[in-house]
Amino acid sequence: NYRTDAQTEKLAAVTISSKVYPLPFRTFQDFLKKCEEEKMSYLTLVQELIIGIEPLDKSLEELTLSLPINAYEVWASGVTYLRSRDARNYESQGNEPTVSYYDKVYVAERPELFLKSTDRRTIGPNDPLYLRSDSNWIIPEPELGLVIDGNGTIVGYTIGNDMSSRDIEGENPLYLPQAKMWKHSCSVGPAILLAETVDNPYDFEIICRIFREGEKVFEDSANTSQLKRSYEELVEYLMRDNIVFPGTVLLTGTCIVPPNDFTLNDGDLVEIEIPRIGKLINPVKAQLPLE
Ligand code: DO4
Ligand code: MG
Repeated sequence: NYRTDAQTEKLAAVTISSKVYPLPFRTFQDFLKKCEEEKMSYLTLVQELIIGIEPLDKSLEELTLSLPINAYEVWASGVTYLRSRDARNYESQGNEPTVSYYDKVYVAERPELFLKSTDRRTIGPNDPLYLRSDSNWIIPEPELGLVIDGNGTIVGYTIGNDMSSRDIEGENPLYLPQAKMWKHSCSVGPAILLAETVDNPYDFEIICRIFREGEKVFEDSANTSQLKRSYEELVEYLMRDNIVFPGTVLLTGTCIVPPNDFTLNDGDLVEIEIPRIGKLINPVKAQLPLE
């Protein structure tokens, strides 16, 4: 999605040659509906639609991108990477580890899935992430997002930030919804890479950078090859006995955790990059103006 003015957003397709073609849909869900009606694959429909039309005279870099899909629900997976299991153990136990629920869920057949966000709470590129006023330990969680249709088919890949409060979850895992979901605690974007164009989805590099007063204060990277579970397995559990809206986003868990003494501050900038999908960049703001 790109903005033409403050009120108007348009859906567009970007080709390998970086040309941007406007698409005749208001939302990504409308695009999914059309594919279903025409019984066409997602890529085929895009290819047919852009035949004979002129690309925009602006490059992707010149456009102001916005939330690529306003999903009714964003779900998330937890403890799908060793790095996340170890971080959860640290925040709940400090340096006195015992066998925890996080250890158990990492190896259990059933994955941890939770509702992360809803359409009114999710933000797109460049919109502000808000800190929780009752938490002193908040970090970004850079994650690969699966965009699925109503049948659970993986339509495409995007980037999600499952921003989380480590002190609230660390105090008691039953506080998980409060550690995960509040106003502007989830960002998604900047684009959706169609699954049909990806040879190996278990080879996405994820890079996270955090800037403070213009200086980079954190950078780390990881690869989806380290994921403990398959995407299909995560989607299958989400679909079980559930209502899943076309265009639901399922985040696949974090593989990058900043050092334990790090917390996001008002004014920071979080950048999450997955090559071929783009960079999801969001400023961080205190929810209420500081006194
Ligand atoms: O158990 C808490 C959730 C962990 C999580 O969000 C993640 O692993 O990404
Ligand atoms: Mg997460």
